[in-house]
Amino acid sequence: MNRPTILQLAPMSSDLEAALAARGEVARTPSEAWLAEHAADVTAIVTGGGTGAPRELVERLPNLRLIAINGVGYDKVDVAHAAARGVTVTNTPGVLTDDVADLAVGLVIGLQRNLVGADRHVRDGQWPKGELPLARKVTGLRFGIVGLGRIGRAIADRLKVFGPVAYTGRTKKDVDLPFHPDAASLAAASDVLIVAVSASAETRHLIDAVVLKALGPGGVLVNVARGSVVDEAALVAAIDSRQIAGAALDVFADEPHVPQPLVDSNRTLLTPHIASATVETRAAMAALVLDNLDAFLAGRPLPTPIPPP
Ligand code: 8YV
Repeated sequence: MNRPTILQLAPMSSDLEAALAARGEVARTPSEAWLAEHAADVTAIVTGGGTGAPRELVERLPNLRLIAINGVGYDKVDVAHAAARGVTVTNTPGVLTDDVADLAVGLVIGLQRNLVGADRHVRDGQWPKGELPLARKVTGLRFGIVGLGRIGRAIADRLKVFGPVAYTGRTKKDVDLPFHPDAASLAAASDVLIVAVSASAETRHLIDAVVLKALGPGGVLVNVARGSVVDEAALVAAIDSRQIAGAALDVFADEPHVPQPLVDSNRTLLTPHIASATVETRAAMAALVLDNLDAFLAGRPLPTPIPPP
C-alpha cells in the first residue's frame, strides 16, 4: 500500500515527529526541486499555529486534502481558500485552554510583582546590599479581557479571585460580567487589559494607540493571543512615553523577532510564545493532531475541523 506523503512545516515534539514518520513519508519545508518532483504526492500538511501554510504553497499541491494545525489559532491559514480547493483545516481547540489561561495569570503576577527583577536581585548577589523597589499589588486590580472565547473565559474564571473582570468582544455573551462595546471603553475601565481574541483581519491592530491611551499611565497590557492584534509600534511608543505602565507579552508581530525597545525596557515581561508549551498540553495537542490525521487517512469524519467562514 502507498504511504501518504505528509509535509511538515514547523518543528514538532520528537514523539509527534515519530508518529508522523510511522504514518507516511514526511518531508520538511520543501525545496523547489522537491516540489517539482513530489508536489502531487502531498495529501496532508502538518503545521504549527504560528507558521500555518502559505497560500502559494497550498496552490502548488493539487492533491492536498488536509492541513492539520498543531495549535488552536488558524490565522496563518486561509481557511476559505483551502476549502475552495477541497482542503479541510483542523486545529486543536480545548486542550490548551488551561495552559494559556494559567500563563496569562502568571504574566499578570510576574509583571506586577516584578518576579524577574526579584529573581535577578537574588542571583546577582544584590540582596545583602539592599532591597528591591516596591512592586504593585495584584489583588483588587480591575481586569479587562479582550475576547471572551474559550480562553478568555478561562482567564476570567481565574482572575475573578483577584478583582473585578469585564470584557469586550464581537458580541455580548450570556455571562455575569460587564460588557464593553469596544476595546477603548474596556481599557478605560481596566488596570490590566488582557488580549485573548483570535487573530483575523477584523482584529488586526485592535489594540492601537487610542486603546493604549485609554488604558492610561497606571495600566498594563497582557497579550497571550497573537502579536498582530496589537499595533506593536504604538505599544513601543506607549511604553517609552510612559503612557501605560508596562506590558507582559507572550506573542509578537514578527516572531521570533522582538522590538529592541521592548527588550530594553524594565517595564516589560517577555516570553517566547510559550502559553501552550507544557509537556502535558503539547502531548494532548499532538494526540489531537494525530486523531485528525488518522481519521483523514482512514476516510472517517475529522474530530476538529475548522468550519470555513
Ligand atoms: C502553539 C499557538 O505554540 O495554539 C496556538 O494557536 O499559538 C500555540 O499553542 C503553536 O501552535 C505552535 O505549534
